[in-house]
Amino acid sequence: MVMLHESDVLTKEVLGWRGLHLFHFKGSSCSQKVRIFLNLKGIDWTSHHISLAKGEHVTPWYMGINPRGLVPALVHDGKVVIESNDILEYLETSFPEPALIPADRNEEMHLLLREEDDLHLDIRALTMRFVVPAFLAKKPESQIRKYEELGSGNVQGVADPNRLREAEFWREMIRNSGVSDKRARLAFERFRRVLEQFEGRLEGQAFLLGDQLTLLDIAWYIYVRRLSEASYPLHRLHPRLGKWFDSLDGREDFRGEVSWPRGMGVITALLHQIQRLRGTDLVHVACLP
Ligand SMILES: N[C@@H](CCC(=O)N[C@@H](CS)C(=O)NCC(=O)O)C(=O)O
Repeated sequence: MVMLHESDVLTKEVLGWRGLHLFHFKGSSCSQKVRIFLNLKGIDWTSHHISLAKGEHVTPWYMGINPRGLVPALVHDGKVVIESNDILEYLETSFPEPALIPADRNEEMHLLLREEDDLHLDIRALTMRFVVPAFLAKKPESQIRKYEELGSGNVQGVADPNRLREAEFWREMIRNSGVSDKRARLAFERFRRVLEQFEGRLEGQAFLLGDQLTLLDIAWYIYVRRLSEASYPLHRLHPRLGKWFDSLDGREDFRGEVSWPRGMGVITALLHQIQRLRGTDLVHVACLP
């Protein structure tokens, strides 16, 4: 559980905040996951919108709260928790009703969520290649340096290696002028492998962990939604998972958290058309028939 030490937090005012505060961005997949969870729990929370588009996550103030410069981050009665899955597990303990982790399956859920988190740079690579046009996807070196320079640089009292990983992701984007075919294919294959396992699970059950909706369904709904936006042929490759996705996507408490602003939908549709004409869309890059 990534609960920060007080010394990790340079923006000291948040240590005095009472109640539940979420720093999040509308279009961020990790933030969407937490907002759906809060909807299902019916928890009241205070919203602090951090615009990634305007670079509000790499200001001294916000990096003084989350030294990784990422959203989401939670402040609950002065405690700061970062990492979306840790936030969810923390909230499940603090607000146990209705249960979103089945009794006695905490450890299994923890491992499954870790597997999900390990794919985060893959979903980002597919987003930057197939959802967001190249001119919006790259970050200038001046912004990348902020990940390394701002904030305490510490997580739980120890120098944090993750922020170098963040900086390296964006520098690789500059070196390769975007996300390379090789990187995109690797990300696709990783997702395909996991989605095939879920397809098998859904043969005899309604949700990913059984017949009860759990945190795992929330987490994977978000990824599958993003993959669909990247033109991943979900229903063709995994029909049962396609039905599972459609039933969640029809719910307002899920769907209401994931819609893009209208302009972004138009831009992505245009991007897909251009990529299909050039043969650089996901289906071609992944060498699917
Ligand atoms: N493992 C982290 C990943 C958080 C993350 O990468 N958040 C993205 C939005 S989904 C972000 O803040 N990106 C800003 C950036 O990379 O500049 C989590 O689960 O919270």
